This record gives sequence, C-alpha cells and structure tokens, in this order.
Amino acid sequence: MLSGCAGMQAGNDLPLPPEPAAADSGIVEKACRSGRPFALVDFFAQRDPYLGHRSPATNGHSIDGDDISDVLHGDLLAKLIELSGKTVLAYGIDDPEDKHNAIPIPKILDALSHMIELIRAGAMPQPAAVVIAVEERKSLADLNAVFFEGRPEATTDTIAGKKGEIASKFKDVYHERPDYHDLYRLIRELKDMGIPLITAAGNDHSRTVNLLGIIGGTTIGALTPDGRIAPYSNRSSLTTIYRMGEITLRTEKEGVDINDDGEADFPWSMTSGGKGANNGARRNGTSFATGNVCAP
Ligand SMILES: [Ca+2]
Ligand SMILES: [Ca+2]
Repeated sequence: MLSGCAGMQAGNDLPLPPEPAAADSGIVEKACRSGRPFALVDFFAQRDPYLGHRSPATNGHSIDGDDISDVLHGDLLAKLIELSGKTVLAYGIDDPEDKHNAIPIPKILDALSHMIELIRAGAMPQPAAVVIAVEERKSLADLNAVFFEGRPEATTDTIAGKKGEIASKFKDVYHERPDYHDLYRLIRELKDMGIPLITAAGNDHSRTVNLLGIIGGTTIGALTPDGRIAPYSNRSSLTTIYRMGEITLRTEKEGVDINDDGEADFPWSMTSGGKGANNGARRNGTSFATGNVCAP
C-alpha cells in the first residue's frame, strides 16, 4: 500500500534515529547530489506525467479544507522532491478501479521494465534514483516461516543482516510468486545500471518490513518535527535513513503551502474550492519522509 497519511499517533518515548549505515547514506547522498532527476512511480492528478498516465483526482487527498479530492499521492511527493531541489520525472500509474490507495505490483513491474528499456535505448534520461513510496508488507513472523523454517531468525534488529540469506532463498521460497521474482530482478537490474530504488519504510509501527527494502531498495523512515522517529514509522535494521514525515497545509494568498516556507505549492486553481478551511492541518507518513529524502 502507499505509505502516506499514517494518521496521528501519540507517543511519549520515541527513539532518536540511528546513525545512518554507510551504505544507505552513500546511496542517498550520491543520488541527491547528482544533477540527474528522480523518477517517481506513483499516481498523479495534477501533473501530466513524463511517462504513463494521469489519473482523475478522485479518492485522493483534499488539501484545501473541503472533502473533495485535489491531489494524489504522487502530486504531493513530486512537490516535496522538487522543493528539496531535485527535478522529477513522473511515471504515472493508471488505476482502473480508481482507488489510488495501492500501487499493484504488476503496475510497478510494467513501469520499471518500461523505464529500463527506455533508459537503455537512450530514450529516457538516466535518473539518479527511482522512487516508489509503496510498501509490500511482510510480517517478521511470515518471513521466519518462509525463509527460516519457523525459527525466529529475522527480528527488527537482524533483518538487514539476513538480506543475503533471504536473497539466496528468494526464488525457491516464493516459487508461486513470479511477480516477486520480476520485482527482484528489475530492482537488481536498476542497481546494476547505477540507479538505486528509494522506497518508504512503511507506516506499520514495525510490525512489518517492506519487502522492497529486503530485495534491494533503500528504505526511508519518518521523523516527527522534533527529530525523533515517528511512532507510526517502521523501524528495523533495514532502515537507517530518516527524514521528516509530516507536512502542514498552510493557507497562503495564492494557494496551499506544504513546506512552511510561505510560498504556495498548489495554487487555488488546482484545488476544488475549499479555500484553505483546513489551514494548519497535518498529514504524515513515511511516503512524505521519502519525498523529503534530499531535504536536510
Ligand atoms: Ca479539496
Ligand atoms: Ca511552499
């Protein structure tokens, strides 16, 4: 499922984020420093995607204080990525069921294989990273059942160290999931081309891990505004990079500001007419943290 909008959680003893692992930190720094764009695979209603489809803005987020949807997950993420200084190549997923609350794996596979083909043919600029802020949830109990014969080997602390072992068994264990094999292969293929996958840790309070992280994606966890790990954010040894996961919707003269800089990011002409009745409303989730991956 998509990893925005976890809802607000109260938490008193929130941990501080760990020191980022050198590997994760190197991947993120290199991608953010690069002059190349980020390719974002998601649902978009407000922009015409560079590739793929634009979706109707139903079942998305209302950012202007009425109950009528204005933007989709990808519109918000693309804006956050741009606000941190990167350009975005939007790859729009179409959603025939008009739900916009999950990117089905087949759509991700289509997008990734299409992009790889275009990049190899020189028909698409090579991105600094592919961003897919989606989680394919796996509980640790399930992972232990399928990879470790029920032994409790994968814990929140050990899961990162188990990635190699999981990779070696992946094909046999998920023999009934050709879509997982394709996902694995495509993430590896991107990696071989020097293009990392950046994804969200997930909003499941660490009860699960994101399979995309286990098979090669770099996962981004969410911080609260005071710099602690957000209670909704997944946290395991897979995730060592954390970014701010909360946005506040502010009403400005020209439209809605999502990053507290006083400049409207979504003009009123792009919204449904609520005119900011929800000024100060907050949204959070590890998706937004992923959109902020290059923000300080
Ligand atoms: Ca609205
Ligand atoms: Ca702004």
